[in-house]
Amino acid sequence: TGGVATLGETMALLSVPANGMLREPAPVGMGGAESNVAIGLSRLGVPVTWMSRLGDDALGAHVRREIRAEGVRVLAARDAVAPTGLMLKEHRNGTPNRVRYYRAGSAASRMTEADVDADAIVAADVLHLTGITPALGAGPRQAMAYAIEVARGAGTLVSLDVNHRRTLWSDAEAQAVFAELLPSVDLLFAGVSEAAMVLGAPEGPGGWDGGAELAAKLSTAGPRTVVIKLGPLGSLALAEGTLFRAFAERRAVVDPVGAGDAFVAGYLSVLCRGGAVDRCLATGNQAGGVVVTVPGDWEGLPFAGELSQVIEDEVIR
Ligand code: KDG
Repeated sequence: TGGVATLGETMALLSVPANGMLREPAPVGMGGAESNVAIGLSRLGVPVTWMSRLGDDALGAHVRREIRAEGVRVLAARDAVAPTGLMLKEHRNGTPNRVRYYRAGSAASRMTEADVDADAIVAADVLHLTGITPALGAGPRQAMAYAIEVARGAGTLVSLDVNHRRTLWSDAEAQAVFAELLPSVDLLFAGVSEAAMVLGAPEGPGGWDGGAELAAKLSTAGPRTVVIKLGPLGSLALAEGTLFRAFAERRAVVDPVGAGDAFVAGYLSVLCRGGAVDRCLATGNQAGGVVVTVPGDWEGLPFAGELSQVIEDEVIR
């Protein structure tokens, strides 16, 4: 497999401990939807390149080292002027209850086409993007449009996770951008409320039937495959007119953040090996189910050996 290329912002993370206050020493971590997916793919044996822009600061060095240490190829210029973005996460009773971004004007918000490595996209099987990047500003939006153009020219599959972040932009702004993007997307991932947002429809009942209806509507906008993540229920896909459903196992949820990224990593890991849609969904469910049992956005992402047969009997390369 040529693996996956992805593009997006990763922030340093200042995490206030389980029941602690910020005046206590707080460890520095990091997280970003696309690098979470990249780490998940790498742990499942898929070659992956992450493209971004980082500050020329200690936090940027930390983010770069962490992602590299996970076996991901990092292509990220260091911005001499703008800092690495930061997230502040607070907890109550061991559960994260509040996240605040300090990312306006960050190095990644200054991404442009120049930060996109066309060769990496041409060489990959899949270009994976999220709806966070266009919310960061005009430069990142152009960088994303360029990445899509390169992918389409090269026959690299374009994957997009809606990943709607209401703290970054409004539903109306997001809708306009998604309407433009969807015709060039091959594979779309969305949660139920995200799917409704993209369609500009009120949030329906959800569940298997509601999810199938949303997938049908979204697929008319362009994507050949639409995947709806149904959280603890599982996930479904409408692929070239055929509906697939995969039930998830029950999990004791410690920290739900990162479940969507883990799902995408699991799904794409099977797709890159040429696996069938039902196996993509099952592996996505498994990876999502594993990550929520551990605190942190990406730390609990599974390695190939931790997922059952689904992965083990299809060894890559
Ligand atoms: O997808 C999990 C993300 O929320 C997290 O890792 C940080 O990229 C992030 C964001 O913008 O929220």
